[in-house]
Amino acid sequence: MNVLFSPSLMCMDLLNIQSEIQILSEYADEFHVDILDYHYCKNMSLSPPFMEAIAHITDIPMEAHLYVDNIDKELVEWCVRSGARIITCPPDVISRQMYAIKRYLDSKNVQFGIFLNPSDPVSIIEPYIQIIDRLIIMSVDPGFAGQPFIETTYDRIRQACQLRKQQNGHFTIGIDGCCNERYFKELYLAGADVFIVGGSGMFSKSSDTKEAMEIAVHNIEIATNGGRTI
Ligand code: S6P
Ligand code: MG
Repeated sequence: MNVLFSPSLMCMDLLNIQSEIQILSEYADEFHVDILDYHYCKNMSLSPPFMEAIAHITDIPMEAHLYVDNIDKELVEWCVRSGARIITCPPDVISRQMYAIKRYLDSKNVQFGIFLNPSDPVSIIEPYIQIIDRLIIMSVDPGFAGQPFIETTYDRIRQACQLRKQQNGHFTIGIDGCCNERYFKELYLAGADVFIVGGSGMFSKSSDTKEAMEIAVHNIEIATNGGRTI
């Protein structure tokens, strides 16, 4: 595949965590782990202890996606101790400690990223272009599975690619929210590098998770088999 495939674990069958992780580990390049505090947005899902538990049964790198209003050094350290290989944060929440977090994550060999909500201007990333390894562009409002795709996402990806080029950034671009076969090709052509795939792109395809994953992987392969020009 020309993009990374990152299953969104809050959408898996939570009654069967171990078998779900074992099945998804066959094709996943990363696991997307939503950590919500009920304040940043009104939902709760996964957690550092969840990451620590699944790290015993998979080697797939985990991304901790923090929808948390009060991110502090302790939470970042907890995620690292629990096995996160990449941590993505809301830039407004961490702006007063962005460089300290980046230095700490570098020292632990963990990647650092930020995410943009659909209403955030892409220009927010300008001061951080040199220091981020990942930019998540939210294609739905944050916090909930099952929302409709926001079409301005394509332009936002192109804007981010342009800023990255102008300032020699190295970050990869992940898409989170309603990422499914209807949008894969255009997202890829716009410049997306990582597809975070949850309910609509995978788990709703079959009650058998292996079959659902094979359908999602097949759809991603078809949509991304051409070269893109950017
Ligand atoms: C949404 C969350 C996502 C969801 C994903 C669900 O706030 O960050 O990671 O898990 O969007 O997939 P779908 O296809 O139901 O939107
Ligand atoms: Mg997410």
